[in-house]
Amino acid sequence: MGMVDLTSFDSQMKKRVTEIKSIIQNYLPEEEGFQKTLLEAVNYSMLVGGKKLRPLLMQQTFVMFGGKSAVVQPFMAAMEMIHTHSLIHDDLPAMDNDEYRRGRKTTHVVYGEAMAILAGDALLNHAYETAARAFEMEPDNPRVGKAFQVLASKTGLYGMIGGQSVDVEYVDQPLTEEQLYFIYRLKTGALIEGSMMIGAILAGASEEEVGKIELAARNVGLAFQIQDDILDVIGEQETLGKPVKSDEKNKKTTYVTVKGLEKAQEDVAYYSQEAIRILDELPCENEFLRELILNLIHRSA
Ligand code: GRG
Repeated sequence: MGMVDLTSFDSQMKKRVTEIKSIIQNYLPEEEGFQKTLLEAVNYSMLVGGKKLRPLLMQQTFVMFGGKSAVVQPFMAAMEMIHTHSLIHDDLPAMDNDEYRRGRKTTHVVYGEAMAILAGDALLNHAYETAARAFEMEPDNPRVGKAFQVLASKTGLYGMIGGQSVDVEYVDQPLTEEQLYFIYRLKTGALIEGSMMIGAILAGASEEEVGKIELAARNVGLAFQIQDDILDVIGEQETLGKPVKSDEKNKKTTYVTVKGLEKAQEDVAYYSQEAIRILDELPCENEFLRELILNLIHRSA
């Protein structure tokens, strides 16, 4: 395993993200009819900006296990819709009350609070309508139902939304390490776990392999959230496309406030390498996926 060739990684990354955006576009609504404003708000939040990390992780895990068909595509779009729903709602005045996201005004700033609530709800629902298209594509494929179940459960009460509820409830209180890990594993980790698991499941990975992917993804999720905390302290709004010091504004306990900046930086590298170690135990490999995970350690956006 040689050194990461950044030039080729960056160009591959660009190409893949462009391809993912066009896949997602296929499942977005036309802006017409009496609910045109809602449809515009949905497309506004989905189309511009965003790293498309979750669909990329899903696609690359699918490829890693030898997946070739288009059945993964509606799931990729659905996952990005669920993620975007969470961002729209997280930015609302009742939650983080942020004005910028992905380099633009947040959905509620542009369309008003009521419309932003509806756009978030609509995207969550549209995600399941979109993923359900995979049943029509491959009606006899039992993996589609399993993937659908993972999509729903990693989003729900015991997934992202469950994690966010603890985050919201404890916002003004000091958190124990256990509570902090719980929140990070669910609010951020669950969708990353779901993305990689769905890729593996649809490609025909065994239950044991899917379990390993879940564990690898859990480490990616922890590293990703800790880096998010770090960037909130030392990042730049122009690069991030969202305000910095949002955690300080909201008096949030984060990995950085608990462990300090230096330890947080060390731990991003540790969890990312742990993810790679677990992936390397599997009988198949995907060099681009390894590079992607390692590159997240130094991400600035
Ligand atoms: C409000 C239902 C509801 C859930 C909210 C995940 C979440 C729970 C809120 C989003 C805000 C947040 C800080 C989430 C943690 C995960 C995270 C770091 C999201 C940002 O993901 P990126 O960096 O965003 O992949 P882009 O814009 O690149 O897609």
